[in-house]
Amino acid sequence: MWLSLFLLLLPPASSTISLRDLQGRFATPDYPQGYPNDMSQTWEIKVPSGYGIQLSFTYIDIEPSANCAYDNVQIQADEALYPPSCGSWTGDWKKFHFPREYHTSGNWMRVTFRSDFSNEERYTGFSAYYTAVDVNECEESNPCSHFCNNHIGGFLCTCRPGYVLQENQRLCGVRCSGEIFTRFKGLITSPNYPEHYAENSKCHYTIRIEQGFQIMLNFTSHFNIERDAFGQCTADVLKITSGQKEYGPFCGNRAPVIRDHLSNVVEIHFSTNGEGEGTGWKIMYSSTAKQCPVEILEHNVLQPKNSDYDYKDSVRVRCESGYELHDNVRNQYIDSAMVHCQKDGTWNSSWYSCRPVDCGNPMALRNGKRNVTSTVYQFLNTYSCDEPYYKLEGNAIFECAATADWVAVGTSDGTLPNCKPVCGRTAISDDTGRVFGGKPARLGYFPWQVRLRTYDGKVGGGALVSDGWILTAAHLFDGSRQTTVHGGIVNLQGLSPEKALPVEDAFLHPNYRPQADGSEPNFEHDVALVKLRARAKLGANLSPVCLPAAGETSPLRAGRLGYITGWGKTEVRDRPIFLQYAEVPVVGMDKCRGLDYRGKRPRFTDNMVCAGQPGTDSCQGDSGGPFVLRDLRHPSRHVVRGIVSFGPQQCGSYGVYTHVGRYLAWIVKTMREHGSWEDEETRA
Ligand code: 4AZ
Repeated sequence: MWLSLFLLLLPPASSTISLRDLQGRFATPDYPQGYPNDMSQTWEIKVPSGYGIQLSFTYIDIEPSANCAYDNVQIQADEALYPPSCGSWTGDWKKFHFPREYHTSGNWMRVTFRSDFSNEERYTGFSAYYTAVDVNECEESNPCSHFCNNHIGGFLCTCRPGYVLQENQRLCGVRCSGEIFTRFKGLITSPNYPEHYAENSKCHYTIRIEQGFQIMLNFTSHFNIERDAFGQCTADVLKITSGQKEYGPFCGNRAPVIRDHLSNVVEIHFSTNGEGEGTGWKIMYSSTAKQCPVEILEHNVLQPKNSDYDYKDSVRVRCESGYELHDNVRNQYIDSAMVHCQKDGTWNSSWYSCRPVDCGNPMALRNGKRNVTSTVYQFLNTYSCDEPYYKLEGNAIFECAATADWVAVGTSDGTLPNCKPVCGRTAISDDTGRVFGGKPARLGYFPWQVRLRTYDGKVGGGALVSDGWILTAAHLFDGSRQTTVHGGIVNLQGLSPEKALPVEDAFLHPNYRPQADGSEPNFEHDVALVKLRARAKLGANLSPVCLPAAGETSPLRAGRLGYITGWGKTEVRDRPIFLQYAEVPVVGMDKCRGLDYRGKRPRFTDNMVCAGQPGTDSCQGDSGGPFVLRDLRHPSRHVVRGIVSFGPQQCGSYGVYTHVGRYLAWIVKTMREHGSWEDEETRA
């Protein structure tokens, strides 16, 4: 008893039998004797794929019970688990609720028999046989897109003419891959164009032409590729790639336009879905040689000059005028170079460049400045003078020309401008006084005033009339021709020879004869020019007075006022320290003639001017100094119209002045003839 209880607790003994043959029989254990209690037996049938299984029971006798809960046989196949069955076959299968035959389309079936621990009667179980049966896949679920051919154990898809079976062995597409176009122009269409293209196709076309050429694609207007339900290109798709460029996906009814020049290799991919719903596309392709740019270097000149250059073209490169061809590798200038259009559409010219010619630093301008941002071709240099003491004369703006010379803009003229001294500038306001009866001048009032001291001790004045010349009286040189000149000062204290303006020479008027007849004084032609050894640097304290205009030779109009200046004798001192100045009128010559010359009878001529007024006069020590009048045409300018020449011993009324206007020709001629300085380059 304890043993049977123990058995109750144990699971039924179970085993599995594998059946692999194309057919076979099997039955419950001990069949046709009664089957044992408390057991479980499974038969697993497996036939080759492509076959189904037909199972037939030839006999069944299993203890009946509600829902066959006690003993039963149960079948599992095609992923279905049939309800357990039991009962006995009485000879008429129709009366038996349990099907006699089972069919599977799969190639696998499992039959399980179970018995519980007791049988009230003896039951013999079942016997069954199975056979592998062919499955007609073509009927069950047509897996082929065109034709399905069933055979025992499988099926075979075949295609309509013009189609080939795809790799999956089921779908039919067209053979449209692997085609390579190598001609320079051609035609590519979708399969069957302009009829409907094939479904289930993956077409891949390649255009591959020689390197150095580029491909252009032209779609013809008949273009029709199926869109998906959303209008997107996912149903049938045309895509084009070339190098890094991608075009598409294209679909719909409008032919795409590709304006780009593509590389020498173009890939065309066309894939269709299962429907083949469009009439396709047609591409006419053409090609051109890859073109090199028409400009190789900036500022180049090419020979031959073409409107375009193709792969393999050669051209001679020079530089346009103003530029020079530089070989950057050898670091040298060359006249020209031969370069070639390469297959990638570039010139092999990377180591050349056209460099602008360099005019170098423009010449320095005395008393002026250069202003230049670059010294290479077409850059400008603008000269300016040190204003307001110098004024530019000539061309101010120069351009670096192709010849590597600086030339005046718009010309080929390389003549430098001049910074000409500005004459007649004075800082004096209406602050008047007298020399003899004058008052001290300030620096800048008479910046042309210089002081002369001849080597034999005569002192006098002079006037700067350019930056290198001093106008003075000839009689100062009656003794020594050598003189010391100081300029740019009003105060004589602390004058040293080092501060003097070095003198080169003195030029006396050729007709000046101090003692014409040997007895009477003669100041006729009392005019001289002193040439400085170097041009003086002009500024606020030192700048020239203007010379009269040509033709101003008439006697000066009486009553006109002018300034006289000098360090000559005043009412209170023989040698004043400060430059004195006074304003005096021009008077008629009779005023000078009528003075007391202590028995001497000096000559009076039209080459002299008489000026002064009682109480205001020049005096001993003022000789050579200027008598300046305002320029009526340029009122800010002062013009030297007289040179202090002579007068009676007793100063204080009128004095005689050399009429500068009557010596202009000699002055200009002398200054011109002797007007060059060693350190100066001669200019055209
Ligand atoms: C002189 O001997 C001199 N009053 C200069 C000017 C005058 C007289 C003499 C005019 O240098």
